[in-house]
Amino acid sequence: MKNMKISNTSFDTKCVHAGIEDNEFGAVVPPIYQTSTFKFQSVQQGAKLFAGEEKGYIYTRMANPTVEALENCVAELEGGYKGLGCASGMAAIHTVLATLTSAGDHVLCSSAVYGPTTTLLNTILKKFGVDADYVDTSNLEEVRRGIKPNTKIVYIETPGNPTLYISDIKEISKLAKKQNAVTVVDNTFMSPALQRPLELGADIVLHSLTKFLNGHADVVGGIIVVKDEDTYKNFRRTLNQLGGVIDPFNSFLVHRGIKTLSIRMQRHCENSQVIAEYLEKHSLIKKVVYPGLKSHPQYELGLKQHDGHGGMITFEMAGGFEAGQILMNSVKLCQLAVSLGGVETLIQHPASMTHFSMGKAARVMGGITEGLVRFSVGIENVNDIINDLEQALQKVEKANLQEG
Ligand code: LCS
Repeated sequence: MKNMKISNTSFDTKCVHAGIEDNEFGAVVPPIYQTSTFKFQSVQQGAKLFAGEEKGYIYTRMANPTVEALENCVAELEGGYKGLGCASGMAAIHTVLATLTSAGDHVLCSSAVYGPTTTLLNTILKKFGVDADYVDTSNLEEVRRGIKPNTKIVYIETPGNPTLYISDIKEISKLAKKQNAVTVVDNTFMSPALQRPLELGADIVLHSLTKFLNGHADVVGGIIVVKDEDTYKNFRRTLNQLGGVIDPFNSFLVHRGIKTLSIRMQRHCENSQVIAEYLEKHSLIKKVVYPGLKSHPQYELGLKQHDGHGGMITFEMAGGFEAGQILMNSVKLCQLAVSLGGVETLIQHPASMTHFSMGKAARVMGGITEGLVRFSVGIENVNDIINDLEQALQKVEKANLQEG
């Protein structure tokens, strides 16, 4: 829903005001409607609400004002028609896949995506007769070859989790459209502050709200943003039936977090650039992948496609996984934990953690090596993060010396 008061303002301003309408008492921060159900004025009114003849709230699984405020906010930021708040990023992904596919359909998916996305396709969707293939979507030729007559969805994450390969949203959307397939982009790693897939031709964008949008590592949530009323109604029906909706309190927290999205993303980008350059020069590091490094294989595409290079870095230690283990066990300020996109810096090992469930063969295909370390750079002072990495790298060096 467009908020006319902010329609001509900058993205920074939208982050502060989007989704916030005037409310009963003039509260600057809208109230939390922490209620599961809404009273009808009469049996007749209840019937009208259920029949869709009157606008209003019925039951929080169907709609809730606090949830709707967040949905309108993210839709505004992504340049979409409407949002659908979900219980988690996975609930958002499930809702999209379950709505758009039937038995006999095919999904073409990036080979490097969040592990459980592939597991969902390979187990639950497969059980209902939907097939999935995985290709390196940073290579357009592989996408072209991978789309079949029964492909309903081309599903991409860009940059992909965890390899940070970049896929060309504009070109992939064109290829998908030729076959009447829908392009779905998981925009979790960039957030609308840095990348707006709908503007580039994608049909649907989704997020794990758990990450940069909320930004404070205290909520699990997801959201889908669509471009038109029919798709919205279709998804709303599925979401209401599957039941994976976000609750009012979590919606309030995410909406609050989004007010600082712009400045947080700026700091995530600044810190990451400095850290990626530091790691790239370090003798104990074999390879660093960060979209802001000229060595990134799709550096030029990234410059065109996003407004900043994001807060995620992956790297491989010269000493392989053993060295990575010492590093991850030695950091003090950086925390050893999965998830990402919060204000605090996190470090983790995809092969044994976030991407364990997809299995080694699929990891190899997706370029997720055993030695890969993933870093979610927070908004702390960058010198403190580097000092922490430095002391941990010194421990790696010492261990190598002792072994030698
Ligand atoms: N999409 C991406 C790109 C993700 O990174 C995640 C979670 C999800 C979707 C699912 O969202 P959730 O259901 O957790 O809200 N990624 C995680 C990660 O890399 N570490 O822990 C969770």
